[in-house]
Amino acid sequence: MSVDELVEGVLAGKRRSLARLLSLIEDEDVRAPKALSQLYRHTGRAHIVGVTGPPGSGKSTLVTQITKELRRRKKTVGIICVDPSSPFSGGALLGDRIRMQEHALDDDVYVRSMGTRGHLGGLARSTAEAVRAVDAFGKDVILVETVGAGQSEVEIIELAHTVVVTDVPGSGDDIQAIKAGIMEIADIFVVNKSDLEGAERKGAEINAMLETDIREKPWRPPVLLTNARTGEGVAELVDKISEHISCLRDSGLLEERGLQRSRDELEQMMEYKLTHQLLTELRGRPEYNEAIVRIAKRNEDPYTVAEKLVMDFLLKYREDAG
Ligand SMILES: Nc1nc2c(ncn2[C@@H]2O[C@H](COP(=O)(O)OP(=O)(O)OP(=O)(O)O)[C@@H](O)[C@H]2O)c(=O)[nH]1
Ligand SMILES: [Mg+2]
Repeated sequence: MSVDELVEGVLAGKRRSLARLLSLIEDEDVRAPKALSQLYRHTGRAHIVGVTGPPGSGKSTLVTQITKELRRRKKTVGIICVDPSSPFSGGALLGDRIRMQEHALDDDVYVRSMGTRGHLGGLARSTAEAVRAVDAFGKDVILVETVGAGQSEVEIIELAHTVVVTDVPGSGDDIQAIKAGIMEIADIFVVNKSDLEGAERKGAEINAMLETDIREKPWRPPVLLTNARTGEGVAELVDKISEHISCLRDSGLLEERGLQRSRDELEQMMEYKLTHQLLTELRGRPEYNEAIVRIAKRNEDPYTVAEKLVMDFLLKYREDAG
């Protein structure tokens, strides 16, 4: 399948084309950025919702219920499950796949798992690209499920407009972890498994934690109780999810964040391109390796050499440009 066919297929809503593109993204195939570059102007329409929280807190079950509710509201849905611990996407989240199977025959729902083939940073990037692909495919809401509260997960979830953090009843030990890790990025807290003992108390603990944040903000994260097995509380959750995006829109934050994101994306890409070009050119030259040896022998210092190499490189391009 050529890049053009792939792009056409995705825009025409062909699931097979989307699946193929997602595999290319995961494999870091050179055709992926080419296709994404063409698809870019068709993105930016989906509401991206991150769902994160400790292992087993019911994220997948909740995502299934949220999807059901969104379908009731005539919204189309894309689901991306990210599993940083797994090198394979295909079988990685088989359990999730099976649980989400009830949506499998629904053409308006697209489910995909992403595993890591390389380092975690790579996963954050490939997830962002996968979301972009599903966005271009035309889904109204894209749910991104990812485990945990570590830095890499924060990176993954940062692409979401709305972040839902799940927790479960039980010891309040994790409150400190939430405070340290994800309070900043949480837009909605969910105490799932509300059928278990202590759900109200956990909700109160999270609320108390939120009280300590006195900064002026247009949105105060609500704390909701859900039972993802029965779907209890899920309609309220979906209400809050759409209220949140409206709030972002009305306060101007959506536009502001969009600009910030575009700036980050552009700068990351330029940084990569520039470094890549510079290094490709330098590494073929004997004097480059000689300079490294001189640095190692302390005959030269890397500060001066780096400055000189970069300036020479830029000057040369300026001359080339005339
Ligand atoms: N009692 C109860 N069990 C639930 C509820 N929601 C989910 N579970 C159960 O909790 C277990 C874990 O649910 P998952 O949805 O796989 O949790 P997860 O957070 O996606 O798990 P990982 O992706 O492995 O981190 C399953 O056995 C679910 O049936 C709930 O509201 N109440
Ligand atoms: Mg899961």
